Amino acid sequence: MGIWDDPLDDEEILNSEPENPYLADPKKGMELIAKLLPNHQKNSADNVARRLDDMLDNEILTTLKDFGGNTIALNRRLMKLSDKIMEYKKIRLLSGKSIVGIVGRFSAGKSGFINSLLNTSDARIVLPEDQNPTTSIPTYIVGGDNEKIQAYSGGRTTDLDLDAMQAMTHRFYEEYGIGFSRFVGNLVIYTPFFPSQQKNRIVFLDTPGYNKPDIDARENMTDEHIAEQQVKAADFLILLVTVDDGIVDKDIDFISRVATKNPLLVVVNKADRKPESDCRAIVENGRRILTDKGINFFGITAYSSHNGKEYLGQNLVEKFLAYASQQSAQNHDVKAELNSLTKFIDDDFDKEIHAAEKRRKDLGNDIYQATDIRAINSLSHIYGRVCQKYGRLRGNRKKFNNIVGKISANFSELMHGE
Ligand SMILES: Nc1nc2c(ncn2[C@@H]2O[C@H](COP(=O)(O)OP(=O)(O)OP(=O)(O)O)[C@@H](O)[C@H]2O)c(=O)[nH]1
Ligand SMILES: [Mg+2]
Repeated sequence: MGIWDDPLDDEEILNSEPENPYLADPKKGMELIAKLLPNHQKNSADNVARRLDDMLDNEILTTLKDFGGNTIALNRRLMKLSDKIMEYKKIRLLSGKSIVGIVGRFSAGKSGFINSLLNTSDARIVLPEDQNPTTSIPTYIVGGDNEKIQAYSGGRTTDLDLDAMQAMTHRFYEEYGIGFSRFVGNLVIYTPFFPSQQKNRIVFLDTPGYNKPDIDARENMTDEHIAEQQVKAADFLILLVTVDDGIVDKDIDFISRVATKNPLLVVVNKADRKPESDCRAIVENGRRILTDKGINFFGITAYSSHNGKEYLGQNLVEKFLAYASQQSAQNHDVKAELNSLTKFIDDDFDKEIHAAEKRRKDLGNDIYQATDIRAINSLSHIYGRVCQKYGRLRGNRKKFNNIVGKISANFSELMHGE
């Protein structure tokens, strides 16, 4: 272009990029959809996973009605376990590894952050980044020998080429009015450029932004819901915010809904855009907000995904990833978690049954020794109720053991099937 030529406007710059064939050619776009549509016949592994989910989320709870205050905590553990089991396809893929979920509002730089952690100079496959809403399908990034992309949809795995992966963003929805998120659960990118020290210990989960100003509110809700479910199965979370906005209420709301038991790392991204003093102020303010809101956090740091570096003399990203990978062994061992949880509940049944038994005996003695007829009457009334509770607890324990037996059998089928 000569100096007297008109400078290219944004539209022309965009058009000068090589067109993605799946976005440029509707026929190819529809072929991609057809390839990924689920078979109507659900496969058996899917059914098993769903059965397990129902047993953990609903059936077990009905047996715990007579438990005291800790039912809520148990319920959370059961739900978390069932979320993990629903991610059954990935259990083998993720086996022994911690999931580090990257969350934040749209365009905070989540995908760019993950790209910056990969040795991307040689990588062919990187996550799509754009200033418009981009990521629409939760994407796992996993260390592997070769670069490879797969889609998990309806219990099936489909290999994808790079163009297809890059087309499966919000741009596809804008082009065709059809989103993938309802029938493609995940994309998985295998890459040899994964940080080598953590390669066998962690995987990253890139997520859609949770405040997309989407054209279709319903699509948006589904996306948000799907992303939230998957984030709940993560072991560690990194919240990305920008140096322009810092932490806002929407971040706190989301984090409170999906909190893991491990502390959270907050990354104030795009630090290259502001002087160091501004970055420091945003980080300090963020620290205050997190503390005030009682959020369990590992640290908060200023970072630039573009420069791949951390500011203010901190090295928290690396420390956090090292911390997450040290914890990996105990995570994702779903079978061990299942065993420990059932043992825990079984012990509680023991305690409750013994307590009811003792109370029944004590009341029996009291009735035996009572002389006043009114006292005997009211004691007998209580005695009846305690006997009922005792009977219920014993019955429920039987039911509970029954369900656990079924869960174990289903789980083995799931792990060894296919
Ligand atoms: N200056 C600067 N820009 C950045 C940085 N990180 C990301 N960006 C830009 O911010 C925009 C959004 O980045 P993405 O990585 O797509 O953000 P995201 O959070 O994945 O966005 P969604 O997938 O839409 O939720 C892109 O234009 C990036 O180039 C950074 O460290 N510095
Ligand atoms: Mg993204």
